[in-house]
Amino acid sequence: MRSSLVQLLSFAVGIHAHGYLSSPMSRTGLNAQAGADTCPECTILEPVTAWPDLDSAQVGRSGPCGYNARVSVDYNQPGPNWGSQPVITYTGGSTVDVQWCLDNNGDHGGMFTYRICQDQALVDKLLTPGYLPTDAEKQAAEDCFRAGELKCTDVVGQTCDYNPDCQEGQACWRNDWFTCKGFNDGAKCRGVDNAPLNSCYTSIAGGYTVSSKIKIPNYVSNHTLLSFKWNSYQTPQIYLTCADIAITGSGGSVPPTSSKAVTSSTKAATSSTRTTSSTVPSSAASSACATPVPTVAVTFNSKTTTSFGQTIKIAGSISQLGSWDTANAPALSASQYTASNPLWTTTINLPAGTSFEYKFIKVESSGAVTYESGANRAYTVPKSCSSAATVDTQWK
Ligand SMILES: [Cu+2]
Repeated sequence: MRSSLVQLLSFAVGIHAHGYLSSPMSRTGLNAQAGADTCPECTILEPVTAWPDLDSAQVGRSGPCGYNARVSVDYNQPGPNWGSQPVITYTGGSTVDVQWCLDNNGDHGGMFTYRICQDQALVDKLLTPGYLPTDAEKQAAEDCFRAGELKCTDVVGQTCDYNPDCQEGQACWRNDWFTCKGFNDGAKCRGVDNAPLNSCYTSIAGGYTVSSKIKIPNYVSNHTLLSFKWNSYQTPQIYLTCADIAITGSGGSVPPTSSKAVTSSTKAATSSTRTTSSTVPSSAASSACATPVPTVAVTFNSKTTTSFGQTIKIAGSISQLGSWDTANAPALSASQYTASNPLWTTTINLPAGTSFEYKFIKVESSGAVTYESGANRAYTVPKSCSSAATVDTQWK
């Protein structure tokens, strides 16, 4: 009886939890969405020196993408629910928003960084289906990620603080990494955003978002990794997770869009037919909107064959979509659903220009949730004179 009580206590102590990269969605987060990782915030490298020497620990089995001992999953190799394709494409040289999700039960303070390794051969070891990299290959990749830290100070206008729990002269006294607020004064990592509880998904005690801006390097890759690393101040722990990304050249070719095709054909028509030129100013004026609408009613259509008792909802990275908390995801309506056109639909008012990731989810009457497969969907609400937009999709 006593030994089982001790086991229970040690389990309870070990269950305080932690954090993972949630935007772009990490491999760990995708596996949690698929129901195969029951604790995405538990991907931990421990026990190691995490503070004040931020880079002294060898990564060992954890590698740059993490090993979750809770569920025995190695995220340094592609798996059934992650790693086969990028979840987002960035433009080299651009500044982008990233976010990790911190569990309410394990806010250990400390510092964190985002990294990109520009040696494709090293990263490819972590992108090869069915191949488990050796510890030496994981460490070689980690060394490359360390050389490719995306500095807070590279983003113009971003505030980059020193950590209040670090003393001048210690190895942690640097502001190129991102810092949590003071652990000892109680503000901790959640103090970075001051977001509400459940602003992102964790499995234990509810999550808080921690947001930063990073500058994507001028490096081109059809498929590489963004690695997130958080060094705990309180515990001898480091958290490592990776997201599969692509990076295009800043001056690279952009695939032609239908709107561009229309514009060029209009120009061709006007140059060859002078009599139609009077129609050009008015159409140009209507497309170049002087005052874009602030809010757009976005209609999401999802063709999904369902059975009785199932509901389709839309879960995503913004509060209007529940911030990945499926309990707060808005439901779609089946009022137009027919056997030949299994349409689920809803219209949500969103601020123009908002960018977010999302997935449709299938919710059983029991409450069980199934996510769509593959990478998250991404959408940016258009900034234009039109107050409505439509997104047509099929369940994947
Ligand atoms: Cu913890």
